Amino acid sequence: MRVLVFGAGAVGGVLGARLHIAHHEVLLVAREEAVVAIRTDGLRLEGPLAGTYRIAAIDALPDGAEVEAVLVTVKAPDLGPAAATLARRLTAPGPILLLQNGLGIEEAFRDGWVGTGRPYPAPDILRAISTVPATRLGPGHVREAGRGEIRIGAPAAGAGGAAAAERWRRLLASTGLTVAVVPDLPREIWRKLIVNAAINPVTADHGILNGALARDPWRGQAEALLREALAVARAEGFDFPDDEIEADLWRIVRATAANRSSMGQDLARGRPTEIEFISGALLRIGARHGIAMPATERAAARIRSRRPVGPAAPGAPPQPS
Ligand code: KPL
Repeated sequence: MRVLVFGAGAVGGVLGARLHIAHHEVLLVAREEAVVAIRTDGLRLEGPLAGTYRIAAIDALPDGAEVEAVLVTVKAPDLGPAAATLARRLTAPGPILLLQNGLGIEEAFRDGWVGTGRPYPAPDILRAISTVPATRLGPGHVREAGRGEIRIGAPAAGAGGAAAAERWRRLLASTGLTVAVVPDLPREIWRKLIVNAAINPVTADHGILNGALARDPWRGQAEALLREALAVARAEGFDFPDDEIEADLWRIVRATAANRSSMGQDLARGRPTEIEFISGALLRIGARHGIAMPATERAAARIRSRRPVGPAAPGAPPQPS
């Protein structure tokens, strides 16, 4: 299948390479420096499928590019511009899968798309949650740093999109990853959000790998963030048991111990982070429920103080200039 991977950074690079290895025809859209590196040296992948792979890469999508499926792996703050480009350039994009962390993802993508005046192909746009740990080592050079899985949201009954979900499941499973179509993606989104809210700001702020969270003082900080995120999730009706969500956190920390969190990678590169889609979103919802979140407020403030933060998540207050 001809697959467009829009945003070939860490996650897009790893999944693009896996799709290529599984004999799909992959077109990577990446930043210019990555495109130059991939065209010159190939996409270099470390990890279980280590190798150098010759994959087509471009930094600007041409008009009318013909693809059968689009995997959107840009970071959440870049979703609006990505959606606008896809809406303008692709006449028949096929099923589109959004693979970002946090809340407000579908809204940010939709806003970018409808801003172009093009009709929004709602049933063909699906969301998934990934725990595949991916690190960008340099332009066109990525590492898959452990085991992860992908969960695709099953569309609501009658909304269409079931065929698209199954197509994505087969496509991604053909790469050797564990992939499932799940009936209750919002619950999975919250489960991952709670874990990201605990891991990402602490690892990013202190410049540590995920595995370091198993030790104090970081362990205590991550646990405080986990508890606050869990309180917000429960107020929203996602009643995860304490031991289940703690087990999730430590399982993901162990499985991705050698990985630098995506927020850590963004901060290290001076790129906008997903803080508004993770901790910022939790703080806004927590405030509506009157939940005190001192640890999350501190963590968000520390990340926000390390500009650039990037475009706001839908519903976020304006950022201070
Ligand atoms: O989702 C991740 C991220 O870094 O954003 C984890 C699973 C924590 C892997 O680093």
